[in-house]
Amino acid sequence: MPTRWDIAPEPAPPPVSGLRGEYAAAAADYTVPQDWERYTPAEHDRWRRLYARQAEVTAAHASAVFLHALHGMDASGGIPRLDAVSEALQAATGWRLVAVPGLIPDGVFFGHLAGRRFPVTRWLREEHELDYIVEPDVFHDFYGHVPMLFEPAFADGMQAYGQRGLELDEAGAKRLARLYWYVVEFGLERTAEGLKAFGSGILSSSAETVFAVTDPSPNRIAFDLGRVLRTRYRIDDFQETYFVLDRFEDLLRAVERPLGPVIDSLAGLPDLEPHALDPSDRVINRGHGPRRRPAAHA
Ligand code: HBI
Ligand code: FE
Repeated sequence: MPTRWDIAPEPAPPPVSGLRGEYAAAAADYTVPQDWERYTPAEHDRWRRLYARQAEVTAAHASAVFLHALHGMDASGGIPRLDAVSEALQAATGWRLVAVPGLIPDGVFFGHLAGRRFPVTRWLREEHELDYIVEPDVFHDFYGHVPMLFEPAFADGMQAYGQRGLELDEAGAKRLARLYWYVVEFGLERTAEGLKAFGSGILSSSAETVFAVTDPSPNRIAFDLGRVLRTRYRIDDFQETYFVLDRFEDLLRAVERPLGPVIDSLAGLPDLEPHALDPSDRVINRGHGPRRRPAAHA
């Protein structure tokens, strides 16, 4: 079915004004060369410090599959070469990494995921942004997202997510973005060792890694597709609700078929606020209430 996403975007213009990153040099699909040689010694050093701090908190709180893949890549020594990691990733799950200037339009992003290409922002955050950054940078995109792409069921779910996005109109895509937010960025997994984090927005933030898994203030609710598609999210603070998957296949199951019927079934239902509980929720932890701290998406 043709959609508006089939129209190739013009190269060059940034998708949203005010983003950093060199969009003028981007191809029509918003990819750029990584230009790995351009990273400075100071940037590699900043990466090593970010990585070391994050490795410590994720060791305690991240999903086993995330940690296994992270250790397999050994990107602790500096900003990695995306081409080299792509070779290993392609062998594992058929995905590749492509460099982009930063956030790209939804349709282009969906197209890359549907083609098993994960867009990784090229630039690294500045020294004063180690704890807080609004836009995704190479540390968030790489450390947060790439390990999970080695997990076959999750990798298939990400491709299917992109395919579903390409089929939806703008209103549908806005709902679908909530699934990405609450599962891909902020998802938790229920394991025999307790709750573990696999969401990239959690795992690339040292403070939110501890908060998401251990703090009593947020709600933790069993994953349900329709519930997530109704739930607004906040981009400027820790999440007030986290959704918990029993297994990574749950993401794939959620997006393996076109979402039109699910979205239609939500037509009469109101959106839910980020902190709200619904009578139908399978609540794992009822949050004690708001604890507001600046937290980074990245
Ligand atoms: N672009 N580079 C980049 N990274 C993202 O995570 C991203 C994006 N564009 C759109 C987008 N995410 C989301 O809005 C979608 O998943 C819906
Ligand atoms: Fe992200």
